[in-house]
Amino acid sequence: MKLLKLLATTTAIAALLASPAFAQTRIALVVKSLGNGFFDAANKGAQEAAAELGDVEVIYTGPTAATAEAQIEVVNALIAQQVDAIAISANDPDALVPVLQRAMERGIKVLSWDSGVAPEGRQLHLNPSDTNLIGETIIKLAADHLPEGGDVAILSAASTATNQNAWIEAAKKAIPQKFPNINLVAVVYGDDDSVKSTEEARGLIAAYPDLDAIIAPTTVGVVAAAQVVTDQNLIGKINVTGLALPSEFKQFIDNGASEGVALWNPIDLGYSAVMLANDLIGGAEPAPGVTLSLGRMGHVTLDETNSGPMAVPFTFDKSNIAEFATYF
Ligand code: RAM
Repeated sequence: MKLLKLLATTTAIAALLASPAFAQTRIALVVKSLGNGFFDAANKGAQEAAAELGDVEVIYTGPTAATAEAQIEVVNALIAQQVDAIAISANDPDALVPVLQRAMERGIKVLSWDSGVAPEGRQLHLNPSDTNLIGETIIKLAADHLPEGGDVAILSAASTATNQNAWIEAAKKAIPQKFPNINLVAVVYGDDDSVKSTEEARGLIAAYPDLDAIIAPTTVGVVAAAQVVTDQNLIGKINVTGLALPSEFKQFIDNGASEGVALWNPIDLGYSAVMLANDLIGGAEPAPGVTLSLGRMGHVTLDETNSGPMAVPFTFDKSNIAEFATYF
């Protein structure tokens, strides 16, 4: 009887220890802001990776507003909790460097993903896709529907967001080389906030009456812009495009506010970020040319800045958005 009791207790303790709350390894997935469907999808993949690895807990966290200051507070709390790794999508490449350096000094592994931190503030960075390819893709999405050329404006996220700024730079380079009849009239910032993005979209339409397309390389901004175009009866006049989550954006392909958008799989991105964090915890030493495992997503080879891309983006239009909307 005693033996049975002891066995039962031991089994119960073992089960407790194996549950995520008692996991040996804790990886924090820090996002630009909570309440963004893109990051919720990334978290799905991150949790999937944790389950696959076993004995890993993924802590999904971030501020309510997409600012670097608020993320610094989040990172400080994670340092106090002595997590094993921090995987961050940063609201600013430089502002987070000191706090992340402090984390690394305490033995915490640090990587950025989606939106990068400057190399001195992290061990490696996972890009969703090739930066130049994304920059070119967002212009092509507009240009494909403007055979005579036309005026386009960009509605971005935070003005300091590393990823959007890199894509906008790449887009600006691609225009004279590949889309010479596309005229970029303005770049404005909606901070990945629906209200601000809506105001900025309205402002663009008021300031540029000949606008042919709004390109929003942010899943939050693109929905806001498409809603404004819909509300102002501008469907057919202004094409809204950029990077969109199919589940949130399908309605605007259906109603014609958009001809098409692009994105990579955010679930795969969150999954890959956790796999890389696990590689670092396991002792991997990132350096240019080193290849690291992304689990079911294959491998990434690091470039001279210890960065690497995950995969190529998909494009979504009337022909396929319904199917993708069921995934993310
Ligand atoms: C928003 C965020 C994120 C970006 C996507 C495309 O959700 O700004 O960082 O990758 O859009």
